[in-house]
Amino acid sequence: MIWNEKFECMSPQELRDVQGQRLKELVSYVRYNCGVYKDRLASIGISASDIKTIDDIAKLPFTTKLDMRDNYPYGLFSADQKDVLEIHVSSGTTGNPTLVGYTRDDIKLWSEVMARTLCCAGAEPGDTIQIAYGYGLFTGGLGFHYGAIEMGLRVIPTSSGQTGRQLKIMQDFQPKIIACTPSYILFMAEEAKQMGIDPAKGNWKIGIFGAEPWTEPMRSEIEQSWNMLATDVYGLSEIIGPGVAQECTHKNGLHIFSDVFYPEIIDPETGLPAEEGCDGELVITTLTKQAIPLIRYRTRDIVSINYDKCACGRTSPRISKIKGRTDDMIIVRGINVFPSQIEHVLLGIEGTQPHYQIVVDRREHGLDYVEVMVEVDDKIFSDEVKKLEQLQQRIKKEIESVLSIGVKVHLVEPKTIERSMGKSKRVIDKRFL
Ligand code: DLL
Repeated sequence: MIWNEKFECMSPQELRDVQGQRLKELVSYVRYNCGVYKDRLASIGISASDIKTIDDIAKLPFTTKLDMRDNYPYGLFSADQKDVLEIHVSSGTTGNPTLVGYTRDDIKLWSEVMARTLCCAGAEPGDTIQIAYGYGLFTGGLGFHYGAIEMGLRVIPTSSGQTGRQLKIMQDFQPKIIACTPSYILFMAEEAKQMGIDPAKGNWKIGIFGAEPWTEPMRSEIEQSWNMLATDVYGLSEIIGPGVAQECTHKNGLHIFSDVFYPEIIDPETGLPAEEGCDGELVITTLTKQAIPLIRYRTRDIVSINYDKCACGRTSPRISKIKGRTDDMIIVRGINVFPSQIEHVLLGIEGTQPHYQIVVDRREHGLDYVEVMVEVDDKIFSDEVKKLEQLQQRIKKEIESVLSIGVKVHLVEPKTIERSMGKSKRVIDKRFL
């Protein structure tokens, strides 16, 4: 089933016309309503009348995560704060999180693109979905919730965690669809087997997995152990949350809903368009959002794009699975972690050095874990054990409160962590080596 045939199956020219018209309206809207964009566009002399077709997007400046940080909390908002009905946050690069907000119409848009997402994965009205993405400040749980209600699914909003309870609910209510991170579904399979439950024996039809990178071997493992079709969902808080792009049942790229989220693929070094079909950084413009619309937002995610019509009938272009990042962000159990967040914590703690290394690994079939090695001053290192333990606990607590995930902290002697002449190797990610 295709949720919105009009927009998902439009001819390429019709789509370009819609995108061009929406871009013109967007430029007019932000020039009038958002101080940051007003100044930025005025400084290069661009107004709505300069936008004739969607190709004129190249005249507009990029927006980055740094812009979100520098204008925290409300500088990039275009809507009046009284019209912002919901806010979420994701990780920022240092002290402040990235704040996003939604007006009533933005929530309608989110419901619409999530209904498209669920149908694209193969959901049908009347199916039951267990939503095991976190509800709360993370956009996963509520985004799926809005879309599921919009398209007429029955929702079991388990949120993430409490695995024993998740498994009981699966057995009792036999949902057809599960939505959670790929690492969590693998972890649940392992837990189920330990409890003597065969995960493949459910009533499963589809899994919708995303929020973190995952590989084709992981897909095969999930499909085999759960006896379901495992599909990939992509999104980011700054753009809307989940609901930016979704694989259809052909599993041949993720359809990006480009009538509302206009994609460009650029060479991250030059900012110019990447050659067609080649890998580059995904840049997205939110064509119709109200609270915090973004022009040419640099996602830092590396993908390629395919504009051919898909066998499912949709004409919306397809992005590849996410192939990497152009920055040093890592994702652990669906949570975005910037090494700079850890550095920021260490700078505020006396006795530590800003020399650290983060090791991320995955237990076999299990959840990812993080260890942080931190160099401490000579003087501290020769102190009594109790003081070292106190310091270690303090660092652990502060890092955990900033990252919202548990970490193990090891204090190491000065000059233990390898120095680099170039970009220092802050992260050792053993999961995909
Ligand atoms: O992860 C939104 C989301 C929720 C997507 C539920 C899918 C499902 P953020 O926390 O802002 O938002 O993280 C966004 O996560 O820029 C990617 O680097 C990464 N990411 C998201 N989906 C995928 C995916 C949500 N399918 C950042 N594959 C993005 C790889 C993904 N990476």
